[in-house]
Amino acid sequence: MGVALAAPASAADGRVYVYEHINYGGRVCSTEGNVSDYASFCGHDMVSSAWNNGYNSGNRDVIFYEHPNYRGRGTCLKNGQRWARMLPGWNDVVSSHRWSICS
Ligand SMILES: [Ca+2]
Repeated sequence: MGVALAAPASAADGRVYVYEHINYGGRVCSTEGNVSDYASFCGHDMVSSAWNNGYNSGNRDVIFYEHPNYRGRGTCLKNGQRWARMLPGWNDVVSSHRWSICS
């Protein structure tokens, strides 16, 4: 965790970043891995913006889920993309994520 950059921009670093507030504000958490339960990561139901800065190979996309253990609804943030605000219905909802390839 730390202070979020206002405008994330850098070379891919293999990580996904999630932010407490829209526009990449507030607390930020990042990881290279899957997170089955945000209670041990950034806390449940806090994500308001996100950035997939993963490498463009293999499981390059990130699917966010509304419940732990990749359950409930899912939404896909593709490689290299960022959401200054989560899609409608997804603010303060995410409780797990995993890397995948979205069709
Ligand atoms: Ca939030």
